[in-house]
Amino acid sequence: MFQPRITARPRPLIDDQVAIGSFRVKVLTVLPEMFPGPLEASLIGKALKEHIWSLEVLDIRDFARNKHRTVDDTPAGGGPGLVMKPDVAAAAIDHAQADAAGETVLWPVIYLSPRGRSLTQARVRELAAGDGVTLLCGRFEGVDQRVLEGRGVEEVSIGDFVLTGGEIPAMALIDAVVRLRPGVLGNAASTEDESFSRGLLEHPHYTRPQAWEGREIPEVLLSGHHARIAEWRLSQAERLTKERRPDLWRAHTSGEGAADGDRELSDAQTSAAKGGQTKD
Ligand code: 4HQ
Repeated sequence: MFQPRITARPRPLIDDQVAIGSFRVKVLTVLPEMFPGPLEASLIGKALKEHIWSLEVLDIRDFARNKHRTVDDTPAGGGPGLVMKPDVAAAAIDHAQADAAGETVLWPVIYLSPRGRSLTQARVRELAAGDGVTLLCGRFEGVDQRVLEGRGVEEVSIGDFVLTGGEIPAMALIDAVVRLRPGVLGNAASTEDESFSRGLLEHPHYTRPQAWEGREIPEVLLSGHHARIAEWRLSQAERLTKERRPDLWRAHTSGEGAADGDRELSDAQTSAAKGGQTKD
């Protein structure tokens, strides 16, 4: 039977630079100088200083076995570029996944790759509900397939375009996850009401001045009539989604009416990715 541990002395809130309850991010990269980079700025940077999350950047080159610190080799079967060696990548992953006691910890290892499943807000929420994540950033042509299989690595894409490396995608994922951790955003309601929580794109926003370059703020927004404002925003969100993202719109409408009022964008994406019906 599980018993809560009772200690004679209160344990320190900060242990080895990692606050208790802190979300732990480990990044494996050959370009450690890219971190924290933009993650030091704004609310995510403030949360880093406040130990709401921690960042451990590991230089993959430190896990190379020869004096030249070689991490890559020519692709089997020929072709351009270089492939990250499986032994080096595995050593880096194994180091990251072992905690101070040498026990393997169970948080996900993600390889950022255009070949992966699209990152969704649903996956972001799942990751934010966990204790941490290890992110493998590739350069070159990619990583030897055997290490992805052998270490149970999840491949995730941030979009259908090709970057020079996985570092910027890793930063995007970190930003998306960390902002959902308690204490990061000032206003707690701001994540509940945001666009993707209903599987719709966001309605347009306005602020003063009331008239700018001959363009007015829509009258309803100045009416003070909250029900009419909510109705207008919903209709705008629906119009934009129909126009710009027919895939999301189909998923949104196909699930509506069921006991499913608060579908997420991610559900829509999942349905779209599975080739959800093409009927409008
Ligand atoms: N790359 N979503 C190629 C990406 C990418 C993406 C990362 C470039 C992996 C080997 N990653 N390296 N798009 O374009 O995640």
